[in-house]
Order: sequence, then C-alpha cells, then structure tokens
Amino acid sequence: MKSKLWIFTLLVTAAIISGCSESSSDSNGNAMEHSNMTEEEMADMEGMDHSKMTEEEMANMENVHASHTNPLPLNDSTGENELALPPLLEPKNGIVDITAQKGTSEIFEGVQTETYGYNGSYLGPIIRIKEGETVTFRTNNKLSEPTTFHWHGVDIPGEGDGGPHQILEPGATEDVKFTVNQGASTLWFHPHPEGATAEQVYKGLAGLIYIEDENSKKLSLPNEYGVNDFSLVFQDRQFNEEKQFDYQAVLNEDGTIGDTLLVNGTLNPKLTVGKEKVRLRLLNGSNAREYTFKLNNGEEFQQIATDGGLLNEPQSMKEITLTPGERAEIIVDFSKNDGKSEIALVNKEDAILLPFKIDEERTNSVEISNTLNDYAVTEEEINLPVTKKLELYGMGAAVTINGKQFDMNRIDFKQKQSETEIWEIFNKPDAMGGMTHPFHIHGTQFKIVSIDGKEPPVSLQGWKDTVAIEAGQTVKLAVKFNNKGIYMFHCHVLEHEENGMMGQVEVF
Ligand SMILES: [Cu+2]
Repeated sequence: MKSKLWIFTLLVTAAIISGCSESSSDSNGNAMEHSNMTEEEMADMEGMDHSKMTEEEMANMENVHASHTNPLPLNDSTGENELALPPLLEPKNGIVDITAQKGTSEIFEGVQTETYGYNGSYLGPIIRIKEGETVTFRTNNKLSEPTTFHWHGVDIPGEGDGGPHQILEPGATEDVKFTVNQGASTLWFHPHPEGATAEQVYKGLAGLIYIEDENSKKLSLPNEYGVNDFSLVFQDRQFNEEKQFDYQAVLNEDGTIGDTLLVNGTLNPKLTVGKEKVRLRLLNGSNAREYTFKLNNGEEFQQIATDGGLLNEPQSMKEITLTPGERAEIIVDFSKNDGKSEIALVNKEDAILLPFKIDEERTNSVEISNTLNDYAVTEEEINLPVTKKLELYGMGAAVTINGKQFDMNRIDFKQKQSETEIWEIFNKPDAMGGMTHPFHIHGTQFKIVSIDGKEPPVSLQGWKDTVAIEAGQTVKLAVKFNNKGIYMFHCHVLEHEENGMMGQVEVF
C-alpha cells in the first residue's frame, strides 16, 4: 500500500508541477503560474483528498506521463508554403558575425509573431566552415536578456563552448576563436543560459553549422545547397489564439510539445526537388518531441551520416528516429517517382511533415559513393573498463543524474585531455515506466560502444554527440575530449535540462 500511495503522490505532484495537461489552463486559456505559488499552496494541493477524485481525473493524471509515449499529435502539413532555406554564412577574413536578436516573423499569413533569431527574426544561418581552418565566431547579444552561444557537437575548448558559465549580457560582444578539428558533419548552435535555454530555443534561437573536409569533397554525394542538398530543422510549437508563442503558458516540465510543426520556421511547408537523388540533413531542433521519419509510400531511403560525421557506407532503411538534439543525413531517390503520386516525409503516426513537389526538369546522375568514412570502435575501446557511471532518473521537476541536480559550482567528473574513458549511462525506470532521455555531452563527438551489452545498430555506428537512452537501457560510450575546460553533459529534453538533469565534467 505504501508504495502505491507513493506512486499516487508522484502522479499528483507531477500533475501539479507539470503544465502538460490542458486542465492547467483557466477558462481564458491562460495557464496557471505554478511558479508563483507559495510553498503552502503547493502543500495544500498535495494534501488534496485523492479518494474523492473521479476516474476521469485519475485518467487525466496518468496522461501527464503517458503523453510522452503517445504525445499530442501533429497537424498535417498542407504544403501551401515553399520551405524557407536558411542563408549560408562563411567566414570573411576568418570572422563569422552572429547576432542573437528579437524580431517578428510572418509565420501565419498577415500575422506578425514575436520571435527570436540569429542574424534574422527566426532561426539562423548555416555557418559553413572547413576542417583545419581557424575561425572566429564574433557573437553579439542584442536581446534584452542574457544568453550564451553553444556550439552543439563542436570539438572546442571549454571556454568557448558557450555553456551556462559563458553568459553574454545584453549589448555584449565576444569573440570565440578556435581551429576546426573534426570531419565533415552537420552540427548546430543554440543558447544555453541556465534557466532560459528552453524558452530561448522555443522562441527561435537555433542555427546549423556545416563542416567540410578533404574526404567529403572527393565523395560523390549531392552537395549543391538549395538544389539537391537541403537542411531541415524540425520544431513543434503551440501557438496561442493571437498566433504568438507563449512558452510559459504551454511549458511542460517533462518536455514542451505542440501540435504545429515548423520546418526551417515554415508553417505548412512543401519542398520542391528534382527528379533525382536528394540529400536531406535532418535536425530535431524541438524541445522534447521525437520524430520517426518515414516516406509515405513506404519506400527506402539511405542514411549517410549521424550527428557528427558520415557513416562508413550508405545504409538503406525505411525509418529513422531522432530525439531532440540528434541529426542524420539521408538520401532520398526521387528519380523513380512519376510525379503523379504524392510523396512526403511523414512521422510514425503518419502525420504529413513535409510533402515534396517534383520538378521534372531537374535531374542529376549522382551515384552515391559506396565508401564514405573510416569510423571504427577499436578492440582497445571495447575492452576498456567503465570509469564513469551515470544514472538518469525521475521525471518532471525531479529529474536527476546520480541522484543530484545541476549545480553550477559543482564539478561532477574529471577527465584527462586526449584520454578515452568509458562512460556507462543507465536510464533507471521510474514507477510509471520512465522516459527516453537524449543524453548529450558538450565539446566532443563520442562513439557508442554498446547498448544493453550489444553492438549498436548500423545507423548509430558513427560519430555521435547525443544518444537516445530508453528507460531501462544501459549505454556504453567511448568519450575523449581533445580540449581542456568545463563541459556540460545533460538530457536534451530542454525542460529536463532546465530542471537539473545536467552535470559538469572538467577536462584537465
Ligand atoms: Cu530527459
């Protein structure tokens, strides 16, 4: 009985703390500000007489947790708007200027939505840099609140990583200079200030980084940006009646989701492609929603890259799942499409994410290279002992790593520069089963050595910086930092990160 009561208390607490259920909105559609409640009020709510609850109320509470395995469905894209393509930005005299700013965006026709963006009103450019090149990211904060610039997936000294320690006050400018030390990949950047990451990303702060190298130049892959090589940033949002973002109103402590999908900031997008092989670089830039991408006709596509680099060989598959923070590059062959049947990227529930329009005039004959990379997990790495153990646990506001919540003044681990260590991460199930946590480490690309003792699937046999760990799973990673400094590791469900599912490793 005692444990049952505990489960119940957990549920009630979650329902109170979480903004997940619709019942947390009042009749005007305004969400209650739980954060303004006094401790006494909270205690009063927790002390409610549960025995008088109706079955419906009980069911609602269960939905708080269940909604993460069966979340609010996405609306189909009507395909009425051509997809926006972010501008490419390359260094000029070694310098890349990036400004975080406020703006308004016409997401819905005739309506201005207040948004954030980099060098624009929503999202940011694609910064294109080359391996071996020394670059300076000149970061400027034109917001009216502090922010940071975090380079997700970039092998960069800790002082330039843009974690919560590297706050840039409004009006401030800072140069981040480093030498690009990794191979061809699709990375990204977003803010990381403590307590405001989730909201700033939600309002639109995110951009991509393309790294090119000598190997990738020699390969036969579609690489004409905006012609046969596209980036797709997937973000679900919940708009209020005025078609604005009201993050605080829709905030869910277990991950904020919405019913409206934006791809590259475009509502109801379609993408016009040639009758040819096309490369799609997918980023899950959502706060919490995961996507299983499929083609609506059930046909195969080929995966060519993971988060941090090319796979060794193109991998044929029918679906690929990306949790928040993860990327993949895929090749879709439109050459066999007759142009009459509808073709679209859909999710697991068959919601239309991105319909394609075929331009019959556009063709190429790119034969995809069979060998793309020389990634390997070595025997030595497989045989290394586990030297760092992490346990992810809890839900809502009570998420922890090794029983602790984030403390900016506490270093959780130390690791020697250039030395590979095995990190073993266990996602401990909770009373409700638990959630998948996308686990991300800053400042490095790691290798997945095993998942539950087994070799990872081929689609994960490549450089990674974020790995989805399901409830009950144990994942072993080979982790090496090439630079020194303090780096974050955390769950990339941004609300879990905000709630303290984050720690720090000092590389010395
Ligand atoms: Cu999480």
